[in-house]
Amino acid sequence: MEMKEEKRILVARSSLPPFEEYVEKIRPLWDSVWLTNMGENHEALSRELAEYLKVPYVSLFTNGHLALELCIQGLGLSGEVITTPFTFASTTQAIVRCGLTPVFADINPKDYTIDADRIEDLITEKTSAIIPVHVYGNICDVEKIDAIAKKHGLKVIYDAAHAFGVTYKGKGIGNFGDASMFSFHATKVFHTIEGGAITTGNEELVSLLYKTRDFGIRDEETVDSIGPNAKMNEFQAVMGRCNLLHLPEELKKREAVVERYRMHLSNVAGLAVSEPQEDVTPNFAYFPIVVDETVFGHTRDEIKDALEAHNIFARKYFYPLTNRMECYEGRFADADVPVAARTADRVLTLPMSASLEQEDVDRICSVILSLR
Ligand code: T4K
Repeated sequence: MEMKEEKRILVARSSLPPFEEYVEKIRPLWDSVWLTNMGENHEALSRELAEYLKVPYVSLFTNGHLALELCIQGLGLSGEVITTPFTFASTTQAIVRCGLTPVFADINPKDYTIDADRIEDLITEKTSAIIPVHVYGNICDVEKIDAIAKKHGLKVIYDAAHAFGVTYKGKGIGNFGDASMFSFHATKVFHTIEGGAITTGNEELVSLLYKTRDFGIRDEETVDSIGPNAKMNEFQAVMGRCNLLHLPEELKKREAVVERYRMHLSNVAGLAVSEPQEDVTPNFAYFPIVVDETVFGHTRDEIKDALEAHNIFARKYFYPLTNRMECYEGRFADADVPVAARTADRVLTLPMSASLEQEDVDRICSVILSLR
């Protein structure tokens, strides 16, 4: 008898609004024929997001990565930037592509964000900024980081690619530091297919970003800053406006998935599962586990392989550490980041999306637990 193939489950799966709803909202574009360059939907989405994220300004971009690069450029950073290597390639690539030197700080083993107690030791006369990452939607110690930055006259840009909608003590997470970058990539809690944003309270930065994402053009005859093309188009903006309407359902479904994972995995010896952070409203963006093979009896890679044998594709977000990526070989000073190294070697990000059913989570967990 032929075996039925097990349902394929990937690490992420984009949520889409109902087809008719999207079509209805893009229909007017056939009349206006205004498809990009800060159109009506672009402007409406930035207002709607400012309200949702509880921030003064939202500048939209074609993706999160270019948003980060333009923000680094816009704040005039130079020399060295303190950041962590436990992140997606984008964070470090943005720093390096802007001509700056990343100085890598270690992370803390609790939530995998920058260890704020390690920052001051890394500050030199060349340091201009800190770029910490709210990895998996876990927020950094924003109070400590902002205080250190103030004391030393440094700028702070948070890589909040994963932290859409997260609040700390009731405040939108995009209010901390000088600016924050959010990613609206298709795999995120909220998406515009590709897309991203900078949130800031700095009006000057907002006006500068308005131009630099459009080649630095001020008006038809004046180009007074340097920039690429990083504009979000109307089809992306409409996708965002539709998705924003469905966000409450999206979050509810994700929360149910996280609860189910926690039910199965929270008390398993040798598996560390992220715990809720105090005073934080989470967004259930990712579900990482960190495997201590000496206790669990199997390595992270063995768990990943076992899942793949059942058509389940977890990912090693984030391995390798960005300072170990081939493109940087021999380029930067060796970083003293033992916690980040240990975590990158042991972390596995389990499938996470609003489309996962409870039985899918049960299946994923039973493959993991049956290894013991
Ligand atoms: N900073 C941080 C900390 C980030 O994590 C990211 C992006 C950025 C900055 C930069 O932001 P963006 O410039 O991207 O806005 C994915 C995403 O492409 C990337 O946005 C994200 N981080 C990263 C963590 O994950 P990959 O290379 O792992 O994607 P990929 O193609 O392997 O897709 C993963 C899974 O997602 C697939 O197995 C299935 C699902 N998927 C994927 C696509 C493309 C969908 O369901 N629909 C889709 O359209 O990077």
